[in-house]
Amino acid sequence: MVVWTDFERATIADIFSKLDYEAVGGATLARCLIVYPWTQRYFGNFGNLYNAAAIMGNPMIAKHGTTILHGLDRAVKNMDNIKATYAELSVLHSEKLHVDPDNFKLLSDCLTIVVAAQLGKAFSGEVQAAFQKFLSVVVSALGKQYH
Ligand code: HNI
Repeated sequence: MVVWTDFERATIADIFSKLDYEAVGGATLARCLIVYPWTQRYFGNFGNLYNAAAIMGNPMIAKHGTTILHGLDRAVKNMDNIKATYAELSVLHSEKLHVDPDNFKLLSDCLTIVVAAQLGKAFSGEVQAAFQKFLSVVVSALGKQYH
């Protein structure tokens, strides 16, 4: 089981309480598709992903980014049981969506960048460490049902 310090728990709760899920989720997913274009292959039915402007203006991407952030919210609310929390979602991404689990890390890096830009100075090294620890636990849990 992952051990969390009080600082880490407080930091994660604080960051997520400040995030605008729609704006941050959309920006994160759009960034992932722009920076790592091969991730677009999973969103073939999401309409126009022709270039960066199209991706950023695509309402389906924005909506799905929000869904992903709400998905992360489940981990925030279950910090002591992230693996079990994501068991079903891991099976879905593996067996139904066939998402390469390496992409979870790419998306989480994009989220770190979007959150850093939003928090500015408040995103100190210690805050980044807590945030990335949280995301690495999420990434690992989402990859658990792959075999
Ligand atoms: Ni992901 C669907 C959460 C990373 C591709 N994804 C979901 C759903 C949630 C979710 C929640 C909705 C499930 C349902 O309908 O029951 N995804 C997450 C989380 C992460 C993540 C928390 C990582 C932090 N997903 C990724 C990545 C990709 C991805 C990295 C591909 C690059 N996800 C998908 C696709 C769907 C999806 C594709 C189905 C979308 C649709 O509506 O057709």
